[in-house]
Order: sequence, then C-alpha cells, then structure tokens
Amino acid sequence: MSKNEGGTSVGWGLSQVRQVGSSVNRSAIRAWMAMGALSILPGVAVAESAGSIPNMMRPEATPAHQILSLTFFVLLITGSIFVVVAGLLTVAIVRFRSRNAGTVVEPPQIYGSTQVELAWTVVPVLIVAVLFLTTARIIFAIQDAPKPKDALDVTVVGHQFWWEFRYPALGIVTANELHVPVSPVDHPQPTFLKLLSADVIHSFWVPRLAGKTDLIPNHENTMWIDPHKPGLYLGQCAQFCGAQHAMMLLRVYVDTPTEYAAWVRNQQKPAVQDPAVAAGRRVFETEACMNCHRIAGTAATGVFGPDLTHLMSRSTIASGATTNTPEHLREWIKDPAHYKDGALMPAMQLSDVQLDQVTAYLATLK
Ligand code: HEC
Ligand SMILES: [Cu+2]
Repeated sequence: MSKNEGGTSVGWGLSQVRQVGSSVNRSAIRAWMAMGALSILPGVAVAESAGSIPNMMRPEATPAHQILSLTFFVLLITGSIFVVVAGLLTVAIVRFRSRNAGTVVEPPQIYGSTQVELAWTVVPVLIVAVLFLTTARIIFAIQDAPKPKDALDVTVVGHQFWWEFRYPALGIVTANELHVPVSPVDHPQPTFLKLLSADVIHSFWVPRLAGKTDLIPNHENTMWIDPHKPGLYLGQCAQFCGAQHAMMLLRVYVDTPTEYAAWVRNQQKPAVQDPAVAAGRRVFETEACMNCHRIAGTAATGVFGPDLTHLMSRSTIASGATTNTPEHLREWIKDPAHYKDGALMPAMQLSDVQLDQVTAYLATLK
C-alpha cells in the first residue's frame, strides 16, 4: 500500500476501510460487503466524508440508477431461483434421508419423461431470455441517450498511472481531478466523456455515477454522466494496467454552477508568475521537468506527465497517492517511488536546495 504520512492517506485499500470503519455509517459498511464479490475493493480515503465512498448502491446519476435497478431485477430473479432450488433440496434431504442405515434400497428410476425435460429446458431458456433482453435494453438506453446541445465535452486520456482531462471547448487541461457542473433532474447539464488511452487499456469507473468503460489505445469510447448532487465522487481505474494500477484513483468534483464557473475561470488563466520563486522556476526549466510537464505561459510544454499550470488547485497529487501539500510535493519530487513505486517519473537527484526551490515554485501555481 501507499506509504502515506500522518493519517492523511488518500490511498485506498481494505486496510483503510477497516481503519475508518468506526466513523463510517453502518449502511455504508453493509453496502461494502455487498460489493465484496468484486475483486478490487476500492477503499476509502481517510480524509473523505462517508458520502464520497464509491458505492454503487448509492447512485447519484442516471446511468448508475439504471444499472442499480437492473442489478436488483437480476438479483430478484436469481434469488428466487436460489430459494426454490435450495428449498426443494432441503425437503429432499430431510424427507428422503436414509432412516435405518444398513438397508440401502435403490429408489425407482425414471427415464425419458418428455414433460420433465421440456420443463427444465423451456423455463431456463425463458429466464435467460428475460435477463438478456432487460440487460440489452438498459445498455442501449444508456448508450443511445441523446446528447443535448449544451452538454459539456471532456476528453479523458488514461496514462500509466494517472488521468488526463481535456476540455477542448474551454482550453483547459488538468489531471486526476475532474470538475463537472451539477446536472439537476429538472435542468439536465450532462457531461459527455471521450475516452482515449496514451499507452495500455485503462477503465474509467466512478461507481456512484456510471458503469465502467474502457479506455483503449487507438480506439475512441464514449460515456456520459449527469450527477444530480454536488459533491466529491471517488472512482478508480478498473483495468489492470500495470504495477501501479491500484494507485490510479479518480476524483470527480461535481460543482454548483457558481463553483464550476469560478473553477473554469481560474483554470483558463496562464500560470502565476511570482518573481519571488524565480530560482525554483529555473530549476524546473533546467532539470528536465519541463520536458515532461506543461506550465502554461512558460517554456515548459511537456505532455508526458500531468499539466502543472494549476497544480495547487488540486487536492491530491499522483492520482490520489497523497494529499497535495508542499511537504508531500517535495517528497514526491525527491523520490516519486516513495508514494508510488513504479510511477513513470524518475527521481531527478536534485540537491536539497533545488528541492526547496522547485517546491516553493510549484506551491505558487494556484
Ligand atoms: C520523464 C518524464 C518526467 C520528468 C523528467 C519529470 N516528471 Fe513529474 N511526472 C511525470 C509523470 C509521468 C507523472 C505522473 C505520475 C503518476 O501519477 O503516476 C509526474 C507527476 C508529477 C507531479 C504530480 C502532478 C499531479 O498533479 O499529480 C509533480 C508535482 C511533478 N511530476 C513535478 C516534477 C518536477 C518538479 C520535475 C523535475 C524535477 C519532474 N516532475 C520531472 C513525469 C516526469
Ligand atoms: Cu489504469
């Protein structure tokens, strides 16, 4: 797991679910157990409120609501089959058990009953047909939902092991923390996501908002979300995309219209130019950082790593590996593996002075 400091962990994992178990309400824990069948258990950020737990049982957008009602429908049918089969089995075991051991008599054998065979063929075929048709109906209803003219367009690019978010119409590029406007039921303002990958297959999954959709190299996928309530929604990459797949976390901030407008206005500005941190900027521009990172309004135009123009507007770094504080930034730059072993950013072997300077510079990028 992550080597986070001082209880500010935003890493996920079962251990953390237990750790915060006492502060999380019981229904959330029950819902977690319901999700236990999933192989990846997205944990819960210690610093987050219980409401942001990635719990598909508490949907907050149309696709997630539709998926949950389908889930209950399938559970109802399969659950009834279980009850009938397990009930008959119990009756058979109890009523027809061998009472006096020793005298084993073979019961009468029946072969070739057309009625019985028809019954156990036709009924399952009908059940499977119903499950198939309802599932297909929901898949197509979500996939073919018409896109309103004023929908927000965001391009999501999956990278090993972080997320790039581009807002083409607004000229914004950011990483790991997606901001979208709230979409009230009576006044929908959905966000349509175009999903791309820079390397391997990733999967975009925010359980409270929608199902999973893969990001595939050289192939464009789309999905949409219309979050009904403002707040923070957690998710994660749901494809094993390499060693640090589990540290490829997602944060979707659903903003009120005013919050969202303010966020957009800030993101559209070029980077803050503070002469007090000129030394740090020089380190950034001479120590190869600028080959991988972009800071709008400076010579740094790299695209391999996250855009750092408004780094300090994000509450986490390295895709949720830790919180975004100057101490954690310094530690990250000194040795990215401290938070994310296998991150594709090299430790640049900076001196302590250079580390202080470049951290001071980055800390001004509001
Ligand atoms: C070879 C390319 C490369 C170089 C050189 C590089 N980085 Fe990075 N950097 C990355 C990648 C890739 C990530 C994303 C890592 C992840 O989250 O898995 C990253 C992440 C970061 C982050 C966190 C951003 C966020 O929002 O999560 C900061 C800050 C950062 N780098 C600063 C620097 C500084 C300062 C330097 C120079 C000393 C530098 N980087 C050099 C590739 C690079
Ligand atoms: Cu991934």
